[in-house]
Amino acid sequence: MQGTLRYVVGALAIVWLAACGGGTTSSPGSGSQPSTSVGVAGANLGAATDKISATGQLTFDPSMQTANVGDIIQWTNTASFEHTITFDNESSLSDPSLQPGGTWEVKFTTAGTYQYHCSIHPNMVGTIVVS
Ligand SMILES: [Cu+2]
Repeated sequence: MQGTLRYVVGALAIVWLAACGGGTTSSPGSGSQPSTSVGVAGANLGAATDKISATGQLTFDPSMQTANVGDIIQWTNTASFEHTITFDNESSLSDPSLQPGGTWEVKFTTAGTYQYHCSIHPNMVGTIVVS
């Protein structure tokens, strides 16, 4: 009987240690920032250097934006319906659902020409030239 009790106490101790060791740590918070070799994207990267509107007239304004490496480019959906910011070749920088009034930011860390469009309205296209 004594041996069994000792075993049970020991087993409980192991379970307790495992629970504590693998405990859940609070996540760093909202604002996902997936990164690629060419830049970082997220809903709130910081103060915008360059601003582009995704408009109710189905345009990106301006459709051509020049920027410097390290600039934060911010899109704002000024329409009353959803748009997307979908990069042709950099899917991890894209926002698949930009709601009315919503913003999306990309910080490019590599010079280049980046073309994007709205996947809902394929005629909505834009270009970012980073130097
Ligand atoms: Cu759109």
